[in-house]
Amino acid sequence: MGKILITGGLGQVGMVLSKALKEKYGDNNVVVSDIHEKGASGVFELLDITDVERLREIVQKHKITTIFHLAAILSAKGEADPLWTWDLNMQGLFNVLELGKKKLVQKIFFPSSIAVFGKQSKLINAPQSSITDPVTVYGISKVSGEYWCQYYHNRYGVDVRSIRYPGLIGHQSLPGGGTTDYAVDIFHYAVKNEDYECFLKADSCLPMMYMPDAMRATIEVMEADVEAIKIRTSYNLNGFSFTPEELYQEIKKHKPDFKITYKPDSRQTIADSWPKTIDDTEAMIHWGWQSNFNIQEMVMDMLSNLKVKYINEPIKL
Ligand code: NAD
Ligand code: AKB
Repeated sequence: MGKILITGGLGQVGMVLSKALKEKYGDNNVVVSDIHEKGASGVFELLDITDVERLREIVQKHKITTIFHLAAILSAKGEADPLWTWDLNMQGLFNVLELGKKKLVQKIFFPSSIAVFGKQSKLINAPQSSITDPVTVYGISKVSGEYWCQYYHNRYGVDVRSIRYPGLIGHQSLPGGGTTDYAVDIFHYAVKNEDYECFLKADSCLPMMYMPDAMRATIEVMEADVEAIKIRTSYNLNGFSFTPEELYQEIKKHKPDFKITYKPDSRQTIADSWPKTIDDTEAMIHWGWQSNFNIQEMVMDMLSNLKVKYINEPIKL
């Protein structure tokens, strides 16, 4: 993959992806960037992704060949300021795609989301090609972004690849303003022996994925032969689906005294518009995708990792 730049690299995904990429390609071949520097380590550059000159300067300085473009505002946070979210999510993507068009970088990764689907989509086993009528500005930016990626590929030959992540669950960092955040937050409360108030209804089923699977998918789609990538919008990706109550019951097997209450807020409307399950047949056939983790394995791994983490360095929620 040559020399890699990650935008938005200090977020929930970036913290894990940068480690995985450094392990695979070497510390000096991965440049992490973000709009702030809290938690930065290794080769790091401050970058506001809307600043096209600064982006180009970093790409030229480090002779970047591949960009993992993660910087974005997520679904719940995006609703607080829709126009700002649209500007940031779209301008950031255009700045990166233009570098591909000018052949200043060779490969681009764009993470899309289950947020592209909406109430008129098929919400059970949402197929690769479905009506996409997102209810959030985040979802609108992702579905538009997917079509722009396809456009830059078809018109300018830009090798941009994308997957629609489900809600991602990881122990490495806290999530940044999404609708699926409860599925990470709940573990922190359980490990601290505190009760958890869930912002979604008990029976609100959503597609999720454990971070190691998501990172493997990201690297696999980027490493796949160019002929294998037949979809240039974004690939559906399936891990496992569960409701908050099902997740709670699974955690309770390990933490019998753990208690949950439900107080749905505006994020419930977003969750109701998203698929409950995902069909990722095309990713399996085209580039051999197969998820490894199920909910039981994910819960055990999350709890054991967080237990160690809280002993070593307590996290403030
Ligand atoms: P996050 O909110 O944790 O991280 C986003 C990062 O972008 C943050 O570190 C933030 O500081 C940075 N950022 C914000 N504004 C910026 C700007 N102007 N310039 C540069 N950086 C800026 O999000 P995440 O969960 O790490 O998501 C990463 C990507 O994956 C996003 O594109 C998101 O849409 C996508 N995604 C995530 C999930 C998930 O469950 N986490 C699911 C689907 C898709
Ligand atoms: C969010 O909830 O906004 C993200 C996503 C599924 O895109 N986790």
